[in-house]
Amino acid sequence: MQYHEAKLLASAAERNQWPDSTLPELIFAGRSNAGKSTLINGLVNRKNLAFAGKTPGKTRLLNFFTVDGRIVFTDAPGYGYATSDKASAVQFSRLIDPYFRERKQLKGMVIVLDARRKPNEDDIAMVEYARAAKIGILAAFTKTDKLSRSAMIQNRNAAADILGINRNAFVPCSSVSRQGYEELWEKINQLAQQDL
Ligand SMILES: Nc1nc2c(ncn2[C@@H]2O[C@H](COP(=O)(O)OP(=O)(O)OP(=O)(O)O)[C@@H](O)[C@H]2O)c(=O)[nH]1
Ligand SMILES: [Mg+2]
Repeated sequence: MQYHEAKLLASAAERNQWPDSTLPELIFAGRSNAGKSTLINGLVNRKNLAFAGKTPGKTRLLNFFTVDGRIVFTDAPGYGYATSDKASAVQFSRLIDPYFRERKQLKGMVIVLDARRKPNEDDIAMVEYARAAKIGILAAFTKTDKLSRSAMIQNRNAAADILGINRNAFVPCSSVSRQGYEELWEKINQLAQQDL
């Protein structure tokens, strides 16, 4: 297991709270409870860097973490916890719109998808944000310990079709077995090194 130095750089509700950094940045986005925070913790081998397993939908901020002094991970609030809740949808887009439009060092998005669930409208909208920003897209397909390999592959292929993402951009991941973390790191590093 590789050692990574990671620390919280900033929590931002507004643009003026974004950290002043020139490091390449990747945003982790996904539905509430998909496993974003757990994945970030797993990638950096920390139990509680990102706030995992709290009441879903409670984190309303962009949380910026520096990793090894060379890359920034941004943990986005989970979306779609209460799809009927218009106010939180508006709040979410107010937070995320300017970030995708203006964050110059943003190199890619890791969309975190629960391997047991079909991507929904919110996931499609998230992929559209990344496309509009012309950044790379990776899909972390989480909780693979909870389904068989054949079911995982079937769900991955369906999810790839729904989202219009190449199957090769999907990385099956599990916080239980640490499946996928090394592969995801390789792909993250490739994205981070890419010139925009
Ligand atoms: N079995 C299993 N459980 C997981 C895995 N990843 C996450 N979980 C569990 O799923 C729940 C949600 O994980 P979080 O990391 O908090 O999800 P999140 O996407 O950050 O959620 P929000 O911050 O609310 O949007 C927690 O109870 C985790 O322990 C996994 O790979 N396998
Ligand atoms: Mg979280």
